[in-house]
Formats: sequence, structure tokens, C-alpha cells
Amino acid sequence: MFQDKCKKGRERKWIYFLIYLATLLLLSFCWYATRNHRWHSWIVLSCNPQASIDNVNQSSKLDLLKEVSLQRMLYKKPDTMKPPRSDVLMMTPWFAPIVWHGTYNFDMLNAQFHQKNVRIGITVFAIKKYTAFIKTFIETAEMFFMLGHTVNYYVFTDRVGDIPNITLGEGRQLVILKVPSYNRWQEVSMRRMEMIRDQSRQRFVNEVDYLVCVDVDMVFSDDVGVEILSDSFGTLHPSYFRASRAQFTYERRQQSTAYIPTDEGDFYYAGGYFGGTVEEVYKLSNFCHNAMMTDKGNNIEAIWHDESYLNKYFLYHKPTKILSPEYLWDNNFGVPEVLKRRRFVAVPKNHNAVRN
Ligand code: UD2
Repeated sequence: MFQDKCKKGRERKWIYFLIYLATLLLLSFCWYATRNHRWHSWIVLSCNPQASIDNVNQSSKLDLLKEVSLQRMLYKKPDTMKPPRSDVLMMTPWFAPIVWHGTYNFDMLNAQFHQKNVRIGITVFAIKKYTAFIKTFIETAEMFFMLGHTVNYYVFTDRVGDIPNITLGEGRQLVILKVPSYNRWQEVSMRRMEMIRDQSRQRFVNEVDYLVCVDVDMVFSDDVGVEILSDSFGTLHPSYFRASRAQFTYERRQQSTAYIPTDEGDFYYAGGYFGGTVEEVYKLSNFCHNAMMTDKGNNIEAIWHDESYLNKYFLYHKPTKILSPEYLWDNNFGVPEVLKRRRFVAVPKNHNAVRN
């Protein structure tokens, strides 16, 4: 009797043990099945052959990307410990390069821009007596400006008949834009921003990639190439590239939208040479024109006209590249040691005679 009881007790223990084992097995199976299912369906999503075919057939902006790659080139290795120029600043604190001779490899840049088939527009204003400067301007540009690239000269003038016929190189054309003139020379100079803005919207955006906006009373005397191109660029004024903040002739009256306090400012940029992509030049010229109109409404005009508004713009919209005074020089300042090239030089002029 006692032995029977013990036997039954042992059997019950075995049954409990087997039930426990079966439950454990069942739970493990359930866990594995769900885990496997999730993993399995993820694989299906990424490997479904039909899905990848559909993806390939869908067009993407990236399909239109053009590869820009250099050919084998032989050149001196850049030295991490030795900057190519130690006599000038080559980089701003916001990492925009400052373009000085000897700091870049032109062949490398040129090859890259050639592959992009870049189109460059150069805007120049010849209003009233300033038409006298256009011939030498274009003739010298034909010798030095963006050689080998597609170039459109956009000449804004009120005297279409005064613009001479000049034979241009291949891929280069002259576009004459008839515009009104203004009585005051200051107004002529300032209104350039409005006209550049309007033509950027209507025309330039469809015809070119970059704009270079310059004064007309200038001549090219050395190469100016794609090394200047960037989203937005300004040029160090030849009179102020060594000056202190206090010496900069920014607009100092608080009532003007061009006002810059004495404890701000990076460089003094010249009004006669700026540029960038059409989009960036549109933003810049729109800002400057609107600021001028606000001031006009308040009967104030900034001290150096368009140049003052340009300096205000570049203070808070830092240019992505800066051109050294090689790109805008005046021989009245002599030829300092740092200036290894004079690429674009002012034509001496009698201000009173040409402005009136
Ligand atoms: C400086 C700037 C100029 C502008 C001006 C504002 C440089 C080299 N020049 O030049 O860009 O900011 O100061 O005061 O940084 N123009 C005409 N017809 C006229 C008058 C002017 O077409 O009757 C055009 C022409 O393209 C000329 C430009 O406006 O090059 C600027 O006028 P400017 O050269 O007489 O001004 P300037 O030398 O004081």
C-alpha cells in the first residue's frame, strides 16, 4: 500500500515535469516564430526583385548628375606644413578662400569648370558718357577674361548706337540691354542694382550660371579665370585692404539701412566687382536695391552709394570667396610687393568731365 503511494507520487512528479518541459518548448517555439517572422519580412522588403525593378524605373534627379573628374595631372604636392603664401591672408574665419596669385592651381580649376560647361555673364553699365569706355573694356576682356569658356557680355546702356561692333571669340556674345539713364551720377551707379536684379529674374537665370558685375572704366591687363567663381564673391577694395576697421568708410549714420557700427566689419569691399551664381546675385542686388529705396524714402543716401549697401550685405551674408586687389587695382596706388598680378585696372578719368 505504502509502496503503491510512493510509485503514484513519482509518476505524478514525472507528469508535472513533462508538462513543464512541454510549456517551455511551446513558449520557445512561439518566441522564435515571431522573431523569425519579423526578420523574414524585412528581408522580403529589401530583396523583392519586382520592388527593385520598380525603383530602377523611377526617375531621380541623381540620374542626371554629370561626372566631373580630372585626368592624370602632374603638379607639386601640396605641403600641409607650408602654406603657398605666408605674406597674405588666404582664408577668412568663415572658410572662404581669398584669391591671390600663387595660392591655387589654375589648370585643375579650369579643367573642372570646363567639364561643367559653365556659362558666365559679365554685366557692365555704359550710361551717358561712359560709353567711351566700352570698346577697350571688351577688347581687353577678349584677351584676358574667362578664355575658352562661354561668355555673355551684358552691356546696359541708354545709348545703343554708341556701342561699337567688336569681333568676339568663339562662344562669346554681346547682348545690349537698353535702359534709362538718371540725372545724378550717384543715381546711375546705384540703380545698377535694380537693373541687375530685374535682368537676373527675367533673363540671366535662363542664360548663364554665374554673373560677374563690374565697372566699365576699367581694362583687363592679366588673366581672370574660373578661380574667381563661387556662390557669391566680393573684392577687397584697393584702398582699404590693409586698413583697420576704424578706417573703413562704411556708412556710419544709424538712420541709414547701410549703417555698420565701428565694432563690426571684416573687410571693405569694392562696389565695382562682385558676383556669384545668378541666384545669389539676385538676392544681393534685391537686398541692396530695397535698402536704397528705404533710405530714399527717408531722404538719406549712403556715403558711398551702392558700395555702402554692398558692404552691409556682405557683413551679414558672408561671401563664399573673396578676390584680392589683383582683381581690381588702381595704378595711383603704386605696385606693392604683395601684388604679384594686376588683372583689372582702373582707366584714369576726369570725374567731372565724364559724369556731367
Ligand atoms: C566707385 C566704385 C563703383 C561704385 C561707386 C559708388 C569701384 C572700382 N568703383 O566708383 O562701383 O560703387 O564708387 O560711389 O569700386 N556709370 C555710368 N555712367 C555714369 C556714371 C556711372 O555708366 O554717368 C557706371 C559705370 O559703369 C561706372 C560705374 O557706374 O563704372 C560707377 O561709377 P564711377 O566709376 O564713376 O564711380 P567711382 O569711380 O566713384
